Amino acid sequence: MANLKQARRNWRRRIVAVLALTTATGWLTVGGLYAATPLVIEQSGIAFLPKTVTIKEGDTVTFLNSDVFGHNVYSDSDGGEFDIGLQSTGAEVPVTFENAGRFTLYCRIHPRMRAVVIVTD
Ligand SMILES: [Cu+2]
Repeated sequence: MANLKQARRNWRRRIVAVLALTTATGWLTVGGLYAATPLVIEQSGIAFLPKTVTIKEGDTVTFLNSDVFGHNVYSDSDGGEFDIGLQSTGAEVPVTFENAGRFTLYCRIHPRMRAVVIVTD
């Protein structure tokens, strides 16, 4: 009988350990996703910020115009073509990248603006 009690106690300890691990892993996963995937590209001072973003297929990048004038972000890279048109100050425009690849971003108004979105599968 003593052995059975001991076994039950050990079993309970094991369940508590598994629950604690699951919780810790869940937190790490959520924290890791937010840290590893900057999903906003700002247009500030006639430049993209950041200039390079790495995301996964199906992720959405939000373009935020923080300048006091308009921008027109677009890409003509194969598989990642988009054109958000004239984007006014403060506007946020989401763009979803469905295909893996390396996509160069430009602005029609400011030819020197460049950024790269790398989409992994
Ligand atoms: Cu611009």
